[in-house]
Amino acid sequence: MPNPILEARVIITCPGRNFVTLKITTTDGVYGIGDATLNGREFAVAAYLQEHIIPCLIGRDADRIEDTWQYLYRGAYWRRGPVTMSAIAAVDVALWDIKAKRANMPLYQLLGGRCRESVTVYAHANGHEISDLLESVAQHQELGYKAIRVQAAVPGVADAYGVPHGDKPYEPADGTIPREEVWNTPKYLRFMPRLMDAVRSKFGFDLAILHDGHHRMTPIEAASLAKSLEEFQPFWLEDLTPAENQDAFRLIRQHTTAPLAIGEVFNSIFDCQKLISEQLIDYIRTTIVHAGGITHMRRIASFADLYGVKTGSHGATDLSPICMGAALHFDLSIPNFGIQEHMPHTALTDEVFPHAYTFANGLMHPGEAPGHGVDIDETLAAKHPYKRAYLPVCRLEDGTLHNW
Ligand code: EZ4
Ligand code: CO
Repeated sequence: MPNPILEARVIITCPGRNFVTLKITTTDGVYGIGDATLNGREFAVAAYLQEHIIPCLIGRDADRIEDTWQYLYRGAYWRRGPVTMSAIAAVDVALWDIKAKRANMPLYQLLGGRCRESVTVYAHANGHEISDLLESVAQHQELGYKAIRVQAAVPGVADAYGVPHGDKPYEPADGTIPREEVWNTPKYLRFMPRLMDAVRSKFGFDLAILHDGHHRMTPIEAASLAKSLEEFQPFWLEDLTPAENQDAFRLIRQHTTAPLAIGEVFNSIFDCQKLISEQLIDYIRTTIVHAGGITHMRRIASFADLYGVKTGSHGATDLSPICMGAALHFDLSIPNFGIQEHMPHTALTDEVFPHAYTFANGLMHPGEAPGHGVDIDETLAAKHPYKRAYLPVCRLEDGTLHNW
């Protein structure tokens, strides 16, 4: 029995930060939701859905998830890119939600059932000095986290990535135009071994320690950083250099055995094809919302598994709780899961997006609710309208525009 799509709508809300949600309802009254948030470019995805995708969805059989994915990807003629792939992801996740609700199963069961008991997540610790970073690590350890990402301000550098500005969260999306930050890589490279040494000296080697370079190094600088941190046994070093040129990672790999992770800005399997098949990375960090949904993420994970590459999905607060819920079902169901990033959303965001997933002792579980287990309170969402906001941009001290 086909299950035609009756209606699809885009909902934009800002309970502290902007989220774009697609809600699809079928003729039998079941609905599913998907995250369509692309931080700082929200209306591009909303318009893509509204003007170009939704008219084609009405009347389509909601059960044909793979066919719909192919229809939206191949059928557009224009392929890939964050806007297209986020829009497709929103449809894909909403359809998986509907299918699992109709099957009366949590989504991970439809995806083949669980491959593990629960999902190991890592937290973010940061500090203006090494001493308050160490305190932050201790606090996260007390909350139960077994894996912690460490970032700190670099002495003599105006703005390091991952460190809060005043009482704002470190991961700003504010200002009606992007705020500008100033960066110095050599100072950072000299500082990082000191930071890692302090963390290992205090917490020993059992705690998994991660670090994010946020695309700021050249390949040879990245190689030098990884080499200097190797003795501290990082769980992974993330986004050391941008990867528009995937070959750049070969150079880093030649110099270090430190595990490498990348992928939060990727949107297609082709962005990581060489990184994976040539075993230039250890963790692929593509996100459900930005890399074509559950359907495409499963393809990337299966491909990665052939080469011993594990997943480590992006899970920052600029991805909505819907993305987090979907990611946890995905994480539980694939054989080559590595780790999942976790930044708790604010209480207000959790209220707008009530969810079945839970956190305890450094582990998360997607819950047993039918579907992906995340909903949206539309009345509350409507009380928090969109506010234009951008991620910062980054410049070197001489004014050269750099990667944020
Ligand atoms: O900077 O999601 O690993 N996590 C990250 C994030 C990203 C933001 C970009 O909007 O790098 O904090
Ligand atoms: Co990152």
